[in-house]
Amino acid sequence: MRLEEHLADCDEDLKELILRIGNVCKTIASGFASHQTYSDTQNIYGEQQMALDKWADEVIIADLKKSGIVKYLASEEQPEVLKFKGTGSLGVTLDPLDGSSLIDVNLAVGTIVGIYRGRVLAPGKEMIGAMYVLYGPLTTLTYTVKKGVHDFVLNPDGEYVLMKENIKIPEGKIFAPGALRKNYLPGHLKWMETLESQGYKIRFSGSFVADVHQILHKGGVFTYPGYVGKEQGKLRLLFEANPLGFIVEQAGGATSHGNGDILEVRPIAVSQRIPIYIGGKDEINLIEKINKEGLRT
Ligand code: AFP
Repeated sequence: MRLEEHLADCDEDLKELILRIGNVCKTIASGFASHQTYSDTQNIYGEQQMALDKWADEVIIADLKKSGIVKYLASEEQPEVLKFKGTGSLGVTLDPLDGSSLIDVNLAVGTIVGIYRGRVLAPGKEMIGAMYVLYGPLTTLTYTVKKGVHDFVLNPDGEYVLMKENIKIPEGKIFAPGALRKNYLPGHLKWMETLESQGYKIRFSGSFVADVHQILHKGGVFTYPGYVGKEQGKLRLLFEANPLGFIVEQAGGATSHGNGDILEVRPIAVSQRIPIYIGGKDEINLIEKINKEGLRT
């Protein structure tokens, strides 16, 4: 089944948005070989931008701006929320190329999108959909519009065809732990040691979207925690944690900042970072239990 057929029962503008982003991402997938250099600019987080970061951001924004279906667009590569003229009502959050520092070593990276009916400075639970395109050995597109989580693969004819429908996160013993062990906070370290004692194996690539995609299919948990000196961690609430947290929750998993569901958090700024645990319910319940009860657990 092709993506457009799978979206048949979707609101027309939501369907068009997912198809448009899927289409633009075909252009991005073909652009890696020619946009690998670092640019001479930094984003608002002080991170040097890859030429591809900026190019990917520009091509997606240009397409959504002329679509007539988007009102607000917040991008990780833009300092503030863009507001488009016209009658569109969708709000979009965009990480145009998560993991871009890995392109020059040929690891999987991706485009992450959150979709709202209106304002994007809203809790993740108000999303009406979310998707990501993962550029790896295959180019795959994963989406949800709150009717299950579904995977598509880009075939040689340039069509996204259904690969797996109604994905449910299985149990699995892999974990993707970000940040440095020497800086871990006590509760997080206790949680890590518990998982290690249960035989969890590390699978951390440096690409959030690729690591979470693996966990969505094999089970386990990804974390980029708050740590000494950066208690809010590294990942962005709007652009990374919310959209993938939404997808994982729709697939029967869970997400937490260590003391509650990330999707309940009311954002105060587009640049807001948040500690993140995302994966199976058991792993998420454990970190919240440890933090709630202290280290007596
Ligand atoms: P880049 O987009 O700059 O490569 O950063 C990727 C990322 O935001 C996320 O995808 C990874 O999980 C995380 O950073 C890796 O961070 P560390 O390099 O500190 O491990």
